[in-house]
Amino acid sequence: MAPAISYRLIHQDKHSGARLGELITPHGTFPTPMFMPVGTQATVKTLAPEELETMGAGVILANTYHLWVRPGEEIVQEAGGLHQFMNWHKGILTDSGGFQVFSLAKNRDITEEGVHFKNHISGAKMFLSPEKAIGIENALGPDIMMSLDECPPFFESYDYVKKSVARTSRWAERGLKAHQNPATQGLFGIVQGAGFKDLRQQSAKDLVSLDFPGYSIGGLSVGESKEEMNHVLDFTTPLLPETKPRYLMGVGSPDALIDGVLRGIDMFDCVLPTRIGRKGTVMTSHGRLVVKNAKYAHDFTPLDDQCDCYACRNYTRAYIRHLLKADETFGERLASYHNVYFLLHLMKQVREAIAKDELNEFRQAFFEEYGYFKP
Ligand code: PRF
Ligand code: ZN
Repeated sequence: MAPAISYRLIHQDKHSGARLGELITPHGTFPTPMFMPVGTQATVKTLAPEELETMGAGVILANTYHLWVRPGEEIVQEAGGLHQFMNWHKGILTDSGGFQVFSLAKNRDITEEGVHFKNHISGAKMFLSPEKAIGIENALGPDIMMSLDECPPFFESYDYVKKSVARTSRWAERGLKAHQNPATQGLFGIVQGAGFKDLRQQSAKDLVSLDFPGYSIGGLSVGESKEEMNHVLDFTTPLLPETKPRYLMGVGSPDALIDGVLRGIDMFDCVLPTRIGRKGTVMTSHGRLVVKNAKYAHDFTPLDDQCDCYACRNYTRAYIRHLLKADETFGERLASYHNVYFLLHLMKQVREAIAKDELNEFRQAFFEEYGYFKP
């Protein structure tokens, strides 16, 4: 049986861990490194699927937890699966729900069996196990599914993280056994272990022995410094097989994307572009800009003079600022559009730089213009 997901390495950067490749999925092949826009509730906030496709997005993310709570996976299945339901016919990846339960739900209680919690909409009691998460992901029908994991706080104690990592490995194995559609959906394992090198090693070893078609690195970008995150990546990505894709979860600031790629990461996701866009902040080649600020009231230039996205080709800072101040949703759309485009375009430039073995030079030039700061 051919696996649902396969990775093809095209070129390894001669001067860093960066790799140029492609991921082959049942809904098309996309180049890597790739940024995946987040569509938590089966929609990338404010953007139509056609717009995402025009921008060059090859895969988007959705959340098992949210779609399970509302509208329920049965409705999505009845629609013919997530691709049909939301009219997006390229790649879809679903997060398992573990991380969202830990960040959103109340009264959560983690046991060996799974997580008991009250959902954030109605407060109803719910229970998520590795088998349940996989069952929901099988029903939703994304191309890539995530195992149920626990993402402990970065500064949690060694003893706790050790127990948590062992449980996450057992959950990964249970999920793999429960998986019904390995020919059409690829299941990834998630490496945890906070900042502890030996626990990251143990986690990677456990998961690699289960032979997943891809691996993600979780438990990062949860409040630790950029240096700490890069340090963990320095010793974690080399533990993962070269023949499989590596996905760094929940990371999307331009600096962290480039630094992750340099350490061998192939895929990233983050709500950042749409979250800050809706609040009136945009990423530009000269750094972040709060377009909502008064100083842009008379600025009739585009959001970013280097950008050729739909928003920058047609609208000015003054107009977008006006829309945002007036709470007009078109303003949120234009800012989100530009931000998602900005990250997709950045990754395109990153891929071009890897092809020429010039990613270090690209990083230097990018940061001189953008500024280097924490996410
Ligand atoms: N686990 C899962 N999803 C995630 C994370 C994780 O550790 C993170 C951490 N940055 C974001 N999303 N399942
Ligand atoms: Zn733009």
